[in-house]
Amino acid sequence: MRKCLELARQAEGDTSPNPMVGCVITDEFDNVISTGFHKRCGANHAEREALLKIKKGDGDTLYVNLEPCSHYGKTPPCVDLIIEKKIKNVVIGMLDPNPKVSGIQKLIEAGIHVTVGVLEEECKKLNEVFLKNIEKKKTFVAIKTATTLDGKIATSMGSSKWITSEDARAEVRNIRQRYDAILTSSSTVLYDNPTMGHIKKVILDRKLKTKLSHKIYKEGEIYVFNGLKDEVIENVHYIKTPCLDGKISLEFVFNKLYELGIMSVLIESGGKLNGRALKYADKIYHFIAPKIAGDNAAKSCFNYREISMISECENFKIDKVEFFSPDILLTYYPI
Ligand code: AOF
Ligand code: ZN
Repeated sequence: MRKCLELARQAEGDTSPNPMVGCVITDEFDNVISTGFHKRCGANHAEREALLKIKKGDGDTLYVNLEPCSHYGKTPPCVDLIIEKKIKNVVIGMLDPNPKVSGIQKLIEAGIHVTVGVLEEECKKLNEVFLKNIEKKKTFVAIKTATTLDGKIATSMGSSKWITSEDARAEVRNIRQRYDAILTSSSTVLYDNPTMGHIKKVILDRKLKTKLSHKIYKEGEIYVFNGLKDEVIENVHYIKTPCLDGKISLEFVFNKLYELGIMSVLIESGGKLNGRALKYADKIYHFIAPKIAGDNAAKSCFNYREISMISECENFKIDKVEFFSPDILLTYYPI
């Protein structure tokens, strides 16, 4: 199953809106005789990739991180091919929450021995975006931030280049590729003029203060949520958005992104938008550099309210701590 997860991850960023799936087939002596993974949406499912490489009767056990499908989608049902190739055992990481898919029943009826729930937590984490999409019918929202040890993202003068090291910033580029789009605010575009290297970029710009000359507009599809107009000019989609208290409605934005087929989004912006987006966030990537700003008026990474009691804090579960020396990356989830 670990090998399945490793194989599946090779297509990280390429399978949306489909899941990442890897498959390993062993013979009766536990030797691996074939492997496969789902390379991109519309391509063969992982099981089919692996099964097409073996002869009928050669495979004993098939391992796969997601329940094999039983439906005619872009490809025929994998369970039919598993049965046809005379596989005897199927080991499944997690059941498929997709209501169209219930392959295990058919496998059991065909007399195949089925095991479910192997490394289930890891399997669910790998396909956290797919799970949110299928179960909640919503876009997966992640926030990336980079701060000093005292949680600051810029000095009071707005200086922020660079808090983290080149290694940490290289990892940010890897993280971006896992998401369907990057989302930022007009303030970030105006202050930092980033390119946000990605094929789909979303800007929240209520009064249309950003200009086509800003670097972010140079390439890719740009979605500008704004309070003024609905219009498409070449690669720029202006989307008129309702505003609440003088701010773009995030509820509207995330619903619209899902409608547009953007299944996951990475927010890279300042403390105000991060703060407002926190209640929608499914995951946070927080880089921390071993520096202290100590600036009284410096900007914080989540900056949206005043509270009086520690009991009012939002709580999170830290999932991972990684070194991108000299910095660290904390990955955490809301509880
Ligand atoms: C995949 N790759 O390796 C497996 C999937 O309509 P389709 O053919 O694109 O089918 C997509 C569904 O098939 C997907 O939502 C998931 O429930 C199931 N399994 N999908 O893209 C795979 N095994
Ligand atoms: Zn399938």
